[in-house]
Amino acid sequence: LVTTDCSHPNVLKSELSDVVVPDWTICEMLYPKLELYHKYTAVECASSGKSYTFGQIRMKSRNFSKALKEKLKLKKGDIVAILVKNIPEFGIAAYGIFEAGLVVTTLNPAYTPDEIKKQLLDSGARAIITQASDFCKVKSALEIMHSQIPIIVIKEKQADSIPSGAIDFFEFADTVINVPDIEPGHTSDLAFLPYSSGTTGLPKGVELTHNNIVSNIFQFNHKDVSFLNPPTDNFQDVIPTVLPLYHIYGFTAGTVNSAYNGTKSVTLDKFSPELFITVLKNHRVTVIYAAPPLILFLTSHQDVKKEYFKYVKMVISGGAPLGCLDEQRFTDKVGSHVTITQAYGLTETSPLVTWFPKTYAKNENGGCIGKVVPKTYVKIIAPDDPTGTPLGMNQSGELLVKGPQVMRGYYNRPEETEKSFLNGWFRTGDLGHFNDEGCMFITDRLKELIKVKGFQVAPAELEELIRSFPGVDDAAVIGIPNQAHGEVPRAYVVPKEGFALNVEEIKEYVAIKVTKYKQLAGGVQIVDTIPKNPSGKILRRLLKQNYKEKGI
Ligand code: 4UW
Repeated sequence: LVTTDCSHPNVLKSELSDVVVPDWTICEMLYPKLELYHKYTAVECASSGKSYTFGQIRMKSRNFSKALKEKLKLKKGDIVAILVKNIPEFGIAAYGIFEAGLVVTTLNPAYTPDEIKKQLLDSGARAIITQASDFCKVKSALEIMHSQIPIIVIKEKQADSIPSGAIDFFEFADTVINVPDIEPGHTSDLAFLPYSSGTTGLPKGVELTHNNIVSNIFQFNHKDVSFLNPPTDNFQDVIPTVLPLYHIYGFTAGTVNSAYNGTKSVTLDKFSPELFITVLKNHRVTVIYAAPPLILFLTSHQDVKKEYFKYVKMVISGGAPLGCLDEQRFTDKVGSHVTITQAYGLTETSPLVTWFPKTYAKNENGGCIGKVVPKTYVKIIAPDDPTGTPLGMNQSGELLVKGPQVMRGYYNRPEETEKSFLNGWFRTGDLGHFNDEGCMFITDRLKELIKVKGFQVAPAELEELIRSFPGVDDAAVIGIPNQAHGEVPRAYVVPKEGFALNVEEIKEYVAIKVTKYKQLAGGVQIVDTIPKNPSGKILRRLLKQNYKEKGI
């Protein structure tokens, strides 16, 4: 990893001591911990109170892995989709898939059948796990793609019935199959395939290996960075798991890292102010992983009281920018005993790139996303500089990353993979700089990606959809600033000659096809042309600038 390139004085490295990453698969890393913490509660559903201990998760995921191999005859490397809300069974399903040598791809449970179809087709998933309430949606997605892959259904309530033709998740997880345990695979095997649009284009499968995830867990848990304590009979860290588990942030922080540390995760299957407040009141919450909208909610909601933060030591915001004023307002409300910090990561980097060493976990560098985690190199380069020369302190440019957590590539997309690296450095598409203390700041996004409440929205996906609307000749989508959501998508649409387009009809058309946060909440503007460069690339900066200056 250490090349002359990385030794350049402008390349940022961690000041922390190095971490040794063992040659383990995710299960080799986690299972000894699940056994060690077997008697403690691993996960509890905030609404129903249903819970599992670490020991139960270990046993059920082992059963589940054997059933996937023996009963469904899935083969090493096959992809298994999980489409569930934040429910306590998520870990059992995911670890079972890993143990069987298979690959997890997660889908947003709010997806429409069209969106589900796209990811299932792209990933070639061989089975799907869902919950009873989403069965019909999954079934219609499979029908429109003429697929008959097995559907494994998790009953949410005892009274739920398993639809005909579906498989009962609990029958798999609760039945012991008397065959030898499955041999662990190789650490370089593909483990997790979440979807991200990267810097451009449609959502793509991000190939994360066991080693990528294990490395990031070790980078997370450096002794000078980690703030979680192992459980004892008198104390256990408690984290409300409200960030979606299908997304890399919720997946790593809410599932894998919680299991690694013996932390109790209280899962919220939906976000509602009442439910979140109930969790704060009734559980001794010690840490909160958040995206900026959750911080704004905690700061501004009148029913969120300072006393609910009695045991909270750490609140981490990530996924989208959080201003220093927002950090300060949060501290003013909940008290300075709660440290609020920001961390920065991407799906493509498993996810963590920067994070706060304990010594920095103060508000001295408001708005800062932290310092580089161990075993990682970051450089800032002038956008489009083909030489990749690292810029110095306080110079703004694109942030590039090198480290063991960086993805192998985009699934079945060699060209996109190649474009996302520059001489072995991963291009984040984010614009930022670092200061004289090596603290990083993200100031803008060079890439097309729109982030609504921290969720990814790929403009290309919406543009493709709008272009399929009768009478539309061309379309461009940008993100515009929004107080509550960070950004929302706004469309510019060119009608075909002789067509009069109805803005409301376009909005409705999009609303039916895609999930809620992707809808055109920023409006639709009918225009004569879309500004493009000579090679046909949409000039989104120009559209953004126009919107900023003229509101159109
Ligand atoms: N400030 C400004 C930030 C920040 C940010 C991300 O959907 P993805 O691919 O992935 C994520 C992952 C977030 C994450 C943050 C902190 C953390 O601890 C953790 O893991 C445990 C995960 O969101 O989107 C990546 C894009 O999101 C923006 C940025 O544009 C990045 O390229 N982003 N964090 N603190 N912007």
